[in-house]
Amino acid sequence: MPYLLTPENVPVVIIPDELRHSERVERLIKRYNDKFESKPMFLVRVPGRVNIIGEHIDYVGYSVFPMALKQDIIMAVSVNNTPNIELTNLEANEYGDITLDPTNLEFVQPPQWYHYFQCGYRGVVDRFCNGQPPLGLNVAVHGTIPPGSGLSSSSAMVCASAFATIMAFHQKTNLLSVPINKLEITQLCIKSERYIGTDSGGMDQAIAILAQEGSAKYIEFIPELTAVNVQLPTGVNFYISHCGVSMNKAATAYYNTRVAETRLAAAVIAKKLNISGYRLGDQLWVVQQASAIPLSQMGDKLKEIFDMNKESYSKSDLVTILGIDEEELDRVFLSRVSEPIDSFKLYQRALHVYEEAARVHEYRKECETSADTHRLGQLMNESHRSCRDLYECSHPALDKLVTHALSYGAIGSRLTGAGWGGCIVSLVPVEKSTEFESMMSKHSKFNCKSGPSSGAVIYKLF
Ligand code: ADP
Ligand code: NG1
Repeated sequence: MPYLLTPENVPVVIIPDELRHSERVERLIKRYNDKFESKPMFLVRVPGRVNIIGEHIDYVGYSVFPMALKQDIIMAVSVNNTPNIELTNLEANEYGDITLDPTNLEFVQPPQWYHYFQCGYRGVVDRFCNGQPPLGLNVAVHGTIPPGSGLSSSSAMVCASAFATIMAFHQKTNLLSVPINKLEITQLCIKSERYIGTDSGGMDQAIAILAQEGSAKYIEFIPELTAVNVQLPTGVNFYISHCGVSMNKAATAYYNTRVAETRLAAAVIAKKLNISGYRLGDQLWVVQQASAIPLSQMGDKLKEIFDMNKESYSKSDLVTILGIDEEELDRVFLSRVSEPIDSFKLYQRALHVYEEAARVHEYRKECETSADTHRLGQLMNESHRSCRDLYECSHPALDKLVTHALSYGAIGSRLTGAGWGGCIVSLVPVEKSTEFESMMSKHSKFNCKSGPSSGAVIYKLF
């Protein structure tokens, strides 16, 4: 059916023979057959991603610059004619089999692997299938994205489960009509992943679904979600290297604390600049746009707004500045932060956001014009320093790996993804790549070259 292959829709294609008979897919289907004593109808593939530049600015409204990876999550799926969701995973030691009751999907801490499946399932059911009887399905999962490493294995899980659920509903009821519009399903997946408890932006789901082989994407969220292909420069390779420390962000308060700090910073800016139309909880993007101050001048403006003698603000400082009571402060800004906190670094977080947003614009422009790889490298290095010093989302092991990468020939190197552990991404001239790879493999158990891969695909197995 040709309409399934239009660029606006998630491709639904007959599985190519080569993939069907690959060792990995055969193993996954065998697991499915052994566990469920039946055959899967569909295979879903969703890639991980590496963010080249633009860290912790998607949930603030600014554009980011990721590319999809070869590493992915695949799921073999079919309806099972029971009221239950049955999940099995090829990595049984890490991710044990589970039976879920779709009428009672709970999200409790700490997050378990199947909670990420529940996110996508619940998102689809809430949106499209309310009032219909629960859908039972069998799913076998396998992933090659190192988890908790800033390469977005969680979003690949969530997006794959959303596709699995949509296709299963379609198979069962024929009420959901294929095609699946990419932008619509991306928005759904962005919202769904928040069930896990993280107030994430939309970068990961967007690149996982919208990516096109051979191009990085410049992704904008405002005024609406758009993703533009950008060619990466020639003569260089991008390497991803793991620092050895993993971090499950939904199990800690780090990420949501940063989200809260950016929103508190926006509230203080709005108050001091007397921004009309600002609503409590709005993003840093909103106040910058409303103030009409260019990104390049925001750094100076922040120095006037924030008290430069203060490293951090307390709740009582903020209650006074914002003219709200503590109950409102907690409700609007802190309800999703799982630990008590009374020290907020607002100037530092806002400065990172505005400068990082400007770096993303420049990076894209540089790729599209002169593609000066030294400037690209500088931007990546500046980004890492800002993540480390202003946003404080690095880790000593990441900093050390970045230092190694630069000493082995990278022009630029930075942490990628949420941080606090996980991976770095390095820009390496082709002529230095062989040596870089061999030296970095001494410091990193996961070290690979990566070019831009394609986005999510659904394969029909019959
Ligand atoms: P990331 O930066 O990779 O998105 P997160 O900590 O947000 O890291 O999410 C990682 C979680 O996603 C894992 O702890 C696990 O629950 C889930 N996950 C990742 N890969 C798989 C997989 N192959 N199978 C099952 N669950 C997975
Ligand atoms: P990872 O690297 O997957 O933990 C997270 C967020 C992104 C973005 C980056 C930081 C999720 C699903 N993703 O990515 O939206 O904010 O951190 O740039 O939480």
